[in-house]
Amino acid sequence: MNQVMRLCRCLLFIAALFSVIGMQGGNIVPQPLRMKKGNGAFNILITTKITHYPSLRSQAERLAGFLPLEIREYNASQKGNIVLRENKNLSSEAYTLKVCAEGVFIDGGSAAGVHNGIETLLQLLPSAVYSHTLSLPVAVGECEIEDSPRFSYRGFMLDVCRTWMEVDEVKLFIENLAHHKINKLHLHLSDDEGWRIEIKSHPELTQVGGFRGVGSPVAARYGKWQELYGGFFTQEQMRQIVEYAAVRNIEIIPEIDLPGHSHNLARVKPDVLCNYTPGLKASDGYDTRNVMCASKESNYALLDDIFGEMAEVFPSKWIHIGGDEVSMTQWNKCPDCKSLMASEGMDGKALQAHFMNRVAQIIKKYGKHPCVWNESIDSGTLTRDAMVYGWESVAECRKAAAEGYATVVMPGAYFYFDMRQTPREPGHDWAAIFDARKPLSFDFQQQGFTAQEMKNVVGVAASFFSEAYISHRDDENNYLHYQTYPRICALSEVAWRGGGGEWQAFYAKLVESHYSRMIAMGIDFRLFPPSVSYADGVLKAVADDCSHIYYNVVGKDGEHLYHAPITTDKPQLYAFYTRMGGARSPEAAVKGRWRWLQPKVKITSSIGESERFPFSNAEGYGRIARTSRVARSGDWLLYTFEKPVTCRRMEIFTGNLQLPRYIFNAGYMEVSADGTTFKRVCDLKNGGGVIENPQRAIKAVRIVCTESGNGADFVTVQAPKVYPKL
Ligand code: TNX
Repeated sequence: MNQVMRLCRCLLFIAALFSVIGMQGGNIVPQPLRMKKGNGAFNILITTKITHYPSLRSQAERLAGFLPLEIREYNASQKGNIVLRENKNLSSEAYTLKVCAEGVFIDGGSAAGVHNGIETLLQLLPSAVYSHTLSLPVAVGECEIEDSPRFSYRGFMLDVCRTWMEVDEVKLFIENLAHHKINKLHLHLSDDEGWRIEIKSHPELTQVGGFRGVGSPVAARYGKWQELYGGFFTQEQMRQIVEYAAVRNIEIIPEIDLPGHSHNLARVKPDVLCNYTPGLKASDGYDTRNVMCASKESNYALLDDIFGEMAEVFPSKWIHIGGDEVSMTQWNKCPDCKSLMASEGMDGKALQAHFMNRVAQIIKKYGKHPCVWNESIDSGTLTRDAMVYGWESVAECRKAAAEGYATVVMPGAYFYFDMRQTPREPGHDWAAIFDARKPLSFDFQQQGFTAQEMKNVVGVAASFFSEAYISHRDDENNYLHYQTYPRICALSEVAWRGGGGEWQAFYAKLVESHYSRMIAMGIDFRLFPPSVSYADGVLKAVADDCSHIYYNVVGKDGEHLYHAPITTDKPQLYAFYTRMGGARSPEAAVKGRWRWLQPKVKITSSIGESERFPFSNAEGYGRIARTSRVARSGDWLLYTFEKPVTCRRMEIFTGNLQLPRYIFNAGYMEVSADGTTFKRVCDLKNGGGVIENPQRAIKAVRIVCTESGNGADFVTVQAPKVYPKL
């Protein structure tokens, strides 16, 4: 079928569905509680006014940013307006929205409720409203909506440490969260790789610790190896972000991740570490420790300075103080922590709670309450007024709720949007590999939450940890957007309604309405891949979302627009993907396209191998291996194949499978056809190199390191990835 016919079919499909939606109501994400549609409409003209209660000035101004109308204070006698009012009979975030011949009436329990009503109104308008290009007059269909959220915490966590994000990028992200009625942005402002908030009494935290890599005491990690990489928010900039978010009903909750995840802090202020001399041979002299000492009074004094300032910058009553992934090794080696544990009868977990409780005391002094990651409650001694973020599993969320903690539910397997969406897409996979279906399917009852536990569940949140973002910064589409949308649309349903409902109904809303809204919002979201079939020598690709289908062919440059089924006896050469605005799907193809070889290989190195993770792991293509120390300039890894390998592409990488970490930071790759003479083929990028279309069979590949150290005390060795000729 040609493109024009496809488009017609698509439009017919949408038109057919529209009559149905007309009755069902609006394709709004998240779905309102109750919605009735009428037959008439209200016409928004250029002369229509936005009128508002005096307390709702900023909501009126925000709406006028989308609908360029004059703003007036409310006057009951004026007809034909968009009216924003507060109604104290409604709960704070609830609203009603009425569109009738007389006007558009949004009544909210507070400014927050009015904001929610405005967001729904925007979704009743053509999607051009989001790109600020809507032309007036425009008709809004008659309707009555009553709506309120199931949860008061509808959150998102953004990690600006691993990948640094500028103010404007954060603001755009906030704007789009607001369009999905998300109301908390948890900003992860410190981690092993960076300190992102200015602290005036300790300027070095950002002046030094805001940057890593060349010239910094903090080693490069995850990318940008040859530069000084990073940035930070001044307090002034952060106040602006807080203000910008507040207008959009988003509360910023800042996090300083303690006492672990403090490598960066420790490189800037080595005094925060435990009092012992570590063995640094394997790391080539680099101190990799990342846990604050729990027994140094000076550490609590430092945190008092830090949180005292932060309490002034962030109006939220919450401050997140971290508490995840604290390695006990360092405290167990520290004479002071050991004697503190002995004298108080504490184990490591109890010492962690002791540390968190002391920090909680500090922030309470400044009128704030602590938020923590779920590990912090393990010892049973953490202060009960902490809010617990359950990230490791559903069981951890339930445990926190059962123990009486206010709990934010965000298990990684459903809500970590840094996870990859299918096995061949980028991202982490430690929690699960999932697309938007997974968060949408989250069901509290099915997950076993009891009524008692539900009383303590304050809401749902998703995370985007940004280790992988930095190495995707130069990609054509926006990795942050691609990982988070449409998964955030699914989050918004669960957070707003308490459950996502049926997939098909949600997906229809995306395809019929919300994809075009997101394009207008400037989101480069992920489309679902087209389906590909091959029969009787004919290869077909079908997209069910009106996107354009493209394909590429192994051995040929460039991309091609797919017009019609392809007659071929080599379907494995073709991979298909779709685009719509800046949105893009992953590739889909017949199975043979993804086949890879596992030729017998021997891995040797100028560095010894780890006992626990020997090179044979990688030789077996099952697991990864490690060296016994970090690489120095001149070190090499050699991959010798039993028989010379004929292939179309070979990749040799150091580092974790998902991330460039524990790598050869810099170096080059050499190839040999006979195992004795080597030819240099490329420089290493992100710890590895790729050989495309080798002319001769490959007997051996050697990678040579030209830069000592990588900020850790080993190099991860992966199996070679060998793609056959097709
Ligand atoms: C676990 S979530 C972490 C982060 C990582 C993330 C990657 C949490 C409290 N700790 O440090 O970035 O996994 O998905």
